[in-house]
Amino acid sequence: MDVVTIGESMALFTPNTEGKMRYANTFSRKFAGAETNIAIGLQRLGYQTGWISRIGEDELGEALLSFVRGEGVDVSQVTRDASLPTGVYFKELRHEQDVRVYYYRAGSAASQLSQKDIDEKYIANARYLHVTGITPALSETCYETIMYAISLANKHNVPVVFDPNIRVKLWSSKEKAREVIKTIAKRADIVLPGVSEAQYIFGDYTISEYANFFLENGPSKVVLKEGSKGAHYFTKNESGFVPSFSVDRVVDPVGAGDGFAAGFLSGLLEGLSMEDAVTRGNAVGAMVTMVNGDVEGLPSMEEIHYFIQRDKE
Ligand code: KDG
Repeated sequence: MDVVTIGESMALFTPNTEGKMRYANTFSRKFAGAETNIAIGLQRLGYQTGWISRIGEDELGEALLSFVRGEGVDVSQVTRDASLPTGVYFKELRHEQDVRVYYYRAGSAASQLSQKDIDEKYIANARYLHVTGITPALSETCYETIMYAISLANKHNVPVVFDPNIRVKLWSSKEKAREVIKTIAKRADIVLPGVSEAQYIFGDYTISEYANFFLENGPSKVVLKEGSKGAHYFTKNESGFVPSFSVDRVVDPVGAGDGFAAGFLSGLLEGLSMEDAVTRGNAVGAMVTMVNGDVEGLPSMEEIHYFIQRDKE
């Protein structure tokens, strides 16, 4: 496995019309979850990924599993739960600057992930372990599961990639979110926060100060993403900024960060420089925003090259 990831995926319902969801009568059913978004993104780029999770033994769970399996992700580590449902979320696209999500996931099968769901060998054999700050916010057992998986990765020298993905609605308090995100970041090798997430965690500082807070505590690579502006990268020896690509029209920004992570990680797997890996991350992130759905816009390698080339012309 090139990348193994752990977390919840859900059935995603999006109104077929823009505007307030209260007026929507018909919805499209899709699937999403930060971790499967990046797993699918990497599969499209030719890498083998595996997903550890729990889903309900229900119709949405059947469809979700077929979908993720159909994208080529290894789902051998997904446990079916006969007593708890697959999570659901709704995405309301009021307009491009106002996208709202509504979760129906409390008590879902994935919220009961536990250490029993983790096979040490599966993690030991991965080239990277990817985790987000979403899973530890779901429940105490989810938090413990993530910490256990990280300790196995650390034990087997598997680099941990951590995307804080702060979802304020899921945390009981800001203090708790900050404490957990900092704890996980210290155990990671690569962290991929947004600049606004770094501000949420540390308060008001400069971008290099945010990078140093991470670099001084463990990680060797930090990318601070600044949305449509671009991304700043830092290691102990180098730093730089790569501007974003221009996008004709942002249709749906949700999933862009996961697209960035997939593109960036594919670059590291290929041995690209930090600058080139960040450029690829920016390209995938931009391409995801042009299509409705978290994963529908994830490109193939050929499409990325075409997109980057077209931007230069
Ligand atoms: O990054 C996109 C995710 O936020 C979306 O797919 C849903 O995983 C999700 C979550 O928990 O918000």
